[in-house]
Amino acid sequence: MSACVVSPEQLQAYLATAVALAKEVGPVFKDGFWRTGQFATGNDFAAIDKMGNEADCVTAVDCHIEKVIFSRLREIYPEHKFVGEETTAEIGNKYKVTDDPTWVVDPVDGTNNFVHHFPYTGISIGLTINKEPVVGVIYLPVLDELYTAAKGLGAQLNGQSLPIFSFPTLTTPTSLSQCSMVSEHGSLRSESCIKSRLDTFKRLLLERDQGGASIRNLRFTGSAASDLALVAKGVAEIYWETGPHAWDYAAGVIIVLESGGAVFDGSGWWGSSIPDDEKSPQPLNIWNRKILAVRHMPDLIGKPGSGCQIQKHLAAAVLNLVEDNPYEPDGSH
Ligand code: LIP
Repeated sequence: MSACVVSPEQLQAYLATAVALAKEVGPVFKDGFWRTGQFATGNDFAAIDKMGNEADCVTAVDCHIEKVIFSRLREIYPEHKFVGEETTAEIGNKYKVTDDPTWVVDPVDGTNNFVHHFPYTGISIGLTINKEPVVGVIYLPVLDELYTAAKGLGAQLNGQSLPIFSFPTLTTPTSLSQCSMVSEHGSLRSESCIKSRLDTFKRLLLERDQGGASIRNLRFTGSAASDLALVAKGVAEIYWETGPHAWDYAAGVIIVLESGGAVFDGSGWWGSSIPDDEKSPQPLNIWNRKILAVRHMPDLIGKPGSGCQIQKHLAAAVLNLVEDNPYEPDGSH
């Protein structure tokens, strides 16, 4: 099938639809946020474990919001495809990833936060064309933050261009020790998985003369969409995670890119046999569940193009320290 072509006007229209939908479901989200409880069993606001894993849960609000968003989108764009966290959970990983316009939606990203009333949780609506994100909306209703972007049309937070800071307030770090990083420990709790995460975080934090990066700080918001929003905003330099799904970050990826940030494949090189001279950050495939994002870096004075070089340099520095983990890609290809 030939690749789909889309005009800026069409992208703008898709973005307007996604914004309207996020705003429509915002009040239900907010209401649910205050009423949902870990122990609110037997009613619509209970948290239900997914596959017996208490670290991964779903609520009736997740399912309701996804149904509303998809039914509206199906009315407007009957020919489009749809991938949503809860719908996909029902059918397993049995969908085909195509070049067609595909709405990739997480109705509640950061469900654990939602259940524990921690405000980094929101609605993530992405649209992919030719398998890549072209429109993204992240709405964090409790924080009242609406992040929006469309390919070639820039990124905004509540209408203000991203990143919200610029030079000299937003400067360009040259090493990880000047960077604030967001990551996640994820919901898998096996011995091997936890060991690999902790070893990775240890190397990132450890002093430089002991082989670490002495990264300035490491934060976990509990939501990939929120992490990417922080990178686009310019308040976190780097986000790295393996294991999240396309619906967690499809929207965030285009928001980061349109804010001047860069995204890469997050497969780590620690312990790998790749020779040093072949180590170069690779392009992100959003269906592969391994992501690294670096915020916009202003060029150093008198050095055009240096901002992009530094993004790659920081990305390589992270990939050198993080471990790869096997994850089944999203969908079939
Ligand atoms: C969450 C992701 C996060 C990941 C969590 C979980 P959910 O999404 O945003 O990055 O570490 O395990 O997958 O399930 O709350 O929508």
